[in-house]
Amino acid sequence: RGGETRVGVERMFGLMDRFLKSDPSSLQKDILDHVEYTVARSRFSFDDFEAYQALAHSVRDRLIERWHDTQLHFKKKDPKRIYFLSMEFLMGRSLSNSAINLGIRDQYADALKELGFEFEVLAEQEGDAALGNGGLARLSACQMDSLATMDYPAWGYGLRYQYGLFRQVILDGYQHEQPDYWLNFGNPWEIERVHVTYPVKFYGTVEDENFNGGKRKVWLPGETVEAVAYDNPIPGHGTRNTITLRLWAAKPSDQIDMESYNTGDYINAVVNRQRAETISSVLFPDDRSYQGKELRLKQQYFFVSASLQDIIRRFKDSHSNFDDFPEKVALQLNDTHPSLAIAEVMRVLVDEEHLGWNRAWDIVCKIFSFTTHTVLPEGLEKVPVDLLESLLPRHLQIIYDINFDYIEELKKRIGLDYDRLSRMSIVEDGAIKSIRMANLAIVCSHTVNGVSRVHSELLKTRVFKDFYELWPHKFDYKTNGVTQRRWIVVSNPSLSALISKWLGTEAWIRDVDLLAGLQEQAANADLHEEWRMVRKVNKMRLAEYIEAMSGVKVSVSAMFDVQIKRIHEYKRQLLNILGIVHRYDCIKNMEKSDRTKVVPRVCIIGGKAAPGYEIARKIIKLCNAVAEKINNDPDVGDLLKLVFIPDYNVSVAELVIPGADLSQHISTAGHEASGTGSMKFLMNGCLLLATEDGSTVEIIEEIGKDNMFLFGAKMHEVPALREKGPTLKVPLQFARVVRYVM
Ligand code: GPW
Repeated sequence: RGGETRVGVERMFGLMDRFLKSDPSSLQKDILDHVEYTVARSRFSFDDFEAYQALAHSVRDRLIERWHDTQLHFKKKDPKRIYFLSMEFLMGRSLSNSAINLGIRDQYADALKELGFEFEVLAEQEGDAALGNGGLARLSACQMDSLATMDYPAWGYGLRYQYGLFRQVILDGYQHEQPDYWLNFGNPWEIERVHVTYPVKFYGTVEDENFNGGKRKVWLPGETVEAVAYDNPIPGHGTRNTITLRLWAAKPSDQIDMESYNTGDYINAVVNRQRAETISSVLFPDDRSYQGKELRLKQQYFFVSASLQDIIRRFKDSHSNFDDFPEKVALQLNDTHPSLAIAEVMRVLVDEEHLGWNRAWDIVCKIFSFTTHTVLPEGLEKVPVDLLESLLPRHLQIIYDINFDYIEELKKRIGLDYDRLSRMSIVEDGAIKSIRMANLAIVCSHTVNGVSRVHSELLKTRVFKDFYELWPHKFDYKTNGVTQRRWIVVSNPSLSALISKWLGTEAWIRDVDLLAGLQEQAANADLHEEWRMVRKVNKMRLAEYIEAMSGVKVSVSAMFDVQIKRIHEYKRQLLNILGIVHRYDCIKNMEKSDRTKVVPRVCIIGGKAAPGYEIARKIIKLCNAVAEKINNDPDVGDLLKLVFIPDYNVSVAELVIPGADLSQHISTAGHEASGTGSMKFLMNGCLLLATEDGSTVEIIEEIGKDNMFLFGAKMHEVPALREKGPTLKVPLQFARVVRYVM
């Protein structure tokens, strides 16, 4: 506004040339300007990394233009906004994705060529943003891309961890973890909002205070930490809509420890201030195991509190009371991790905005939706009451009050069935009294959604059966998806070009259903040939990577058989490895003449184990031990190879998936809530070897049983098999190998 009155909007537009231009010479000038003024290198001498930085800044400038327009547009329109709260986002790299979504990747590539640089080479300079663990976190990232592309007024909220998911290094076959200090070399994709900060409070006591002739609760917190916003613009494809992923970093609050300053203990005061920053310093690397750690709970409340202050501030900018809040705000809880938001909204509305309890409760019941990503009851978060009481005493009271009203209501509905009442209670009275976060989320949300059809059936019939019987209308599911923009256009540009050529349009990049149009050409030999060539080039690229990472030379004419995902017993990498040992054994025992019938195979396994998950760590060691044996047996040669790809992450997936012939999704039926890896392989034309689990059930319906390799026990057969115990006789050598390593 200051600018408007000083020089006038027209003049400002004039000075800015309206929008940044994207013709080759404007782009070149732009990149060189960033080399000189942003990266502070000479425009006559800079290396690939510096060129990447300058390029990234040039793309960022264009993102910012659209991002400002998007904010302005939605501020005027004031639509209902979707707020997606998630502890984890696995964004991977941003350069290619942003340039492609902005529609100027090829222009940049041409511009760079004349300057003597290759776009792809510069893109590889970027490190991954790995602010998450596995499928759940990558789903959040894919969702952001789709929300932007589909023009939703959406916001993602999460944490800006200083250290993302650990880097996996393999030494003597074992996993070692190294910190991922991804911000070391700067992050051009974020914009620090030094003025968007909120105080977040912890600890302290709750006191009664006189108010309007009655009493009310007042929380007197003991510690305040400042949350600073870092905005990551997320561009849609084929639209100017550019939404925000707002991540919070913890900074010491100015209010912290004034006492020490005043008493002259300057050094300790500064040291104490640094403690605040630990809240957002590191991502917990455990996939689905909750250990009741205080830091974790602090992280959860920290990002929830800052996000809600931000959301409520935005609402209040254009509303004078909370009547329209449910019409303007939808809060999506990505699993139970952000479910403290429920108690926090109640606290803010009742304690700070002074709404009556019932009015606040009415609002809460309309704004929350809960997505759950697991099938296993032991995967559900439980927060020890002691921990909550010390960290967030007022929230504990609120949760108790919610539970009290709810149980009273429940008694009226179902009678005094105490077993059921205690199962359904938000509070668990056990050896360690705790809060069942999933129960809290279900009670307070208007929709509870699963991530695939079978998952949803399991929720209704087992995990949350009691709740389904009470509130069938709340239960729904949205089968997971992945974005074809990242998983075809960015990661497999030659396949992308092929598809556009044969469909005669690029519209499939926004509307994935259009891929079905390729069916008309299903028998076209030319298409097959072109696709084979694309695959071959991708396999060559992958083979080079394998050799560089593991020293193993693999033949691109072999079948590439891939299993990449977090290491888990239920995902059964162990079964895959035993299968490989068996295949090795068969080849060894085969007549030489029969060996010509064997299809040469390169087995590729990749994935991280949670640092505290011993069995998963040993599966990695076993894989490397088996690989060592097989790969060094000249008798087997190219007929069988096994490679463990270290440090699996989004960028590695982008490299591996386009080069895979067969991929494995072999979880024990009834365990994988959905699974999304299969979809990425499938859209790259890779065959699936899969059990009937999670989203595979729906994939079978889409592509037909004949177009995949289905195997293994069905979900309903699993309990009896478990009961029966092992029936297969394990050959002695197998048993020895496994025992040796495990
Ligand atoms: F346990 N998922 C994940 F349910 O990656 F919370 N991390 C997790 O902590 C959990 C689930 C949790 C995955 C599911 O295992 C996978 O089946 C699903 O496709 C994915 O979340 C996205 O919904």
